[in-house]
Amino acid sequence: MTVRAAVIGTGIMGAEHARLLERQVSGVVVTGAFDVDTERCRQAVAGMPSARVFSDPIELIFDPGIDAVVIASADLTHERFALAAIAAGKPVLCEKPLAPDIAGCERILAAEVAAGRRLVSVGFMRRFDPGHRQLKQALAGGDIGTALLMHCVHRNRSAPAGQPTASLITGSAVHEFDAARWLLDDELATVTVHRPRSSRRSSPTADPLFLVVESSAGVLVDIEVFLNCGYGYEVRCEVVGEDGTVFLDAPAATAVRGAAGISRSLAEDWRPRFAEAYRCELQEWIDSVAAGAVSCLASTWDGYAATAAAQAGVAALDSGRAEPVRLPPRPELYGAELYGAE
Ligand code: ISE
Repeated sequence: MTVRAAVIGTGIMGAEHARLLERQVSGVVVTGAFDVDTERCRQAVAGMPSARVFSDPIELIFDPGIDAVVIASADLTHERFALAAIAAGKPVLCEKPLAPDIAGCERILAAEVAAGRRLVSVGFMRRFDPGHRQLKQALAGGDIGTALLMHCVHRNRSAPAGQPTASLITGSAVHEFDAARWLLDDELATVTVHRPRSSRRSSPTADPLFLVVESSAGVLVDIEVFLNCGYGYEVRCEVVGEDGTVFLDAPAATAVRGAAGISRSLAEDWRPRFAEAYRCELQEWIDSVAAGAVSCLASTWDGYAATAAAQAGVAALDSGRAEPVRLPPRPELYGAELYGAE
């Protein structure tokens, strides 16, 4: 079966998903796209002969010529489109966050539970990054014993001026929240946020931030998130265990020796850094759609848990204290694949 996929929202990530689906993922053809900016949508699917540009995203979701939908539109619209996809009985891959607020995540969770089928996958692509997968294997295989600490660094070269400080948590650190849950096989219990001195490049945004997250089992996860580090895109992670540590090494395959030094190049942003992760994630998703199976991507529950941690982080930014991550009991529908792909 060739899956007929559509993309809602053809900004930076949506256009990238359409390109990957059409050119690098097998078993799929892009048959539809929508964006509030019709011209941008046309450009994103130019050269994709089967792609129809829709003027109404809900019509796209219910169109019989579309089997599965990627949601890459503005965060606030995710809920509406995810709920429509559940109502249409179609698998959907929703970019992070599942919804920016807990209430939205709750409605999606409730709709999926009522439908009795897992249709929603969430685009936490690090789960498909080869380096992160090796970390996961090392931890699951017992190579470093019981995890005690996790150190994370998440730096963007630059971000548009005037970003709300909370976006460092909701838009960036949310990846570490998901990675920590997935790698440690544990829920997050509390989040504390420290504001160090801010970079001159970031004003008025408070940037960087330093987060300390405690997992339910007592693992401490520290996260430096820095939106305007000025030099390149970088994600680092080290897990310290009782018997050793495991460290995500530089992804560049080559090092240059010259001018009395050794250098490796860094990506400008997350797309080249996680190119293979995005490709593998989409391939896995399409294969699951073709097989009529539940995908091993992050689930609605995972999306909910990440937003709950982000919400605790935003509260901690204001209060200066450790804030609890509030999670309801996990519905049975999400029982079997607790923390998704291994
Ligand atoms: C961006 O929205 C992403 O999702 C990237 O993966 C992340 O690294 C970046 O900080 C976010 O702004």
